[in-house]
Amino acid sequence: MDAAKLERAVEALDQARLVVAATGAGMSKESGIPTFRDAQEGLWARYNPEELASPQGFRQDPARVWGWYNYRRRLIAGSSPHAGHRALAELEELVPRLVVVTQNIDGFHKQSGSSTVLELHGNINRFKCFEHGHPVDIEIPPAAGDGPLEPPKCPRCGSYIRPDVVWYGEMLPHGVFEQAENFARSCDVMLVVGTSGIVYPAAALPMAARVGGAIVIEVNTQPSQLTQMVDILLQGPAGEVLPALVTGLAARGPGGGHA
Ligand code: BV8
Repeated sequence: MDAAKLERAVEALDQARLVVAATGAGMSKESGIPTFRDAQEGLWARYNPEELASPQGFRQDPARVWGWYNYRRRLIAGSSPHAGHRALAELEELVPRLVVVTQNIDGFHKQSGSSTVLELHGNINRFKCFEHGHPVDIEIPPAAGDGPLEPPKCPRCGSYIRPDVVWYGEMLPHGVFEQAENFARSCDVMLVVGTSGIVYPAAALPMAARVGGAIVIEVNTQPSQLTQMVDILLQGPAGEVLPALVTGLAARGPGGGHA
């Protein structure tokens, strides 16, 4: 990782009043959760996530889609946040205000201690019914096995239960994106971590930050669709770069230079 770029990023964070961390699937890669750009694994290799993560896909084959989410829930249940997630929770103590805006549905940011987390695409361990969106608060432990799986039925209306996540072609949860956009427009620094910048409207947030005058710092193992418009690309894994930023900032001592 480029030491001079890291120092510039630490300096920007040291001057910031409001920081937004916008994270994608690359944030959870070092927890062992495959990203969407990774080829799907094993049984799911033949399917395109966009097909499975859609109302059409669920309507066409509920057992296939529920089986895919069951597999991913088991992966997530058997994994945990890594040093990069913990670094974002520590960063909250070193800047006046930090908001995490994530595309991820694994719940790892809250689990690792971040106190303000906007889940743009919902949460894989929250459920609702497919037909009416009835919230479903029964326990549904991930089942063993890797294939298609008949989804449980809604206790209220009998329609299939689905994960409370945002599928392709679905609106984001009411108000969440607008809140994220407001934070993006008014932040001083946006950390964009582990996202290819392909999926909208989440991919529009870094530009909103830039238009609002923020310094945009990308953390990614390789350039993305966003790289040409960020101020600094810290090329490396989130689990190494984010702790390095926290170490650099903490070394400056309390309140050093906060605007
Ligand atoms: C909507 C939840 C509006 C479910 C997800 C054509 C043009 C533009 C837009 C569209 C279009 N056609 C359709 C659309 C809209 C569509 C869209 O953007 N499609 C894309 C494919 C073009 N968007 C939607 O449908 C959204 N809704 O627009 O509604 C509307 C208007 C009117 C009426 C109705 C609706 C809803 C999108 C949400 C979909 N749900 N997830 C689930 O998870 O199962 S999306 C899902 O994929 C993720 O949540 C995430 O958003 C996306 C994956 O992207 P990333 O997170 O960036 O991950 P990716 O794998 O791509 O990249 C990983 C990155 O990490 C890489 O850069 C890699 O280098 C890096 N990396 C790897 N390892 C590390 C690392 N970085 C750091 N450290 C490491 N160790």
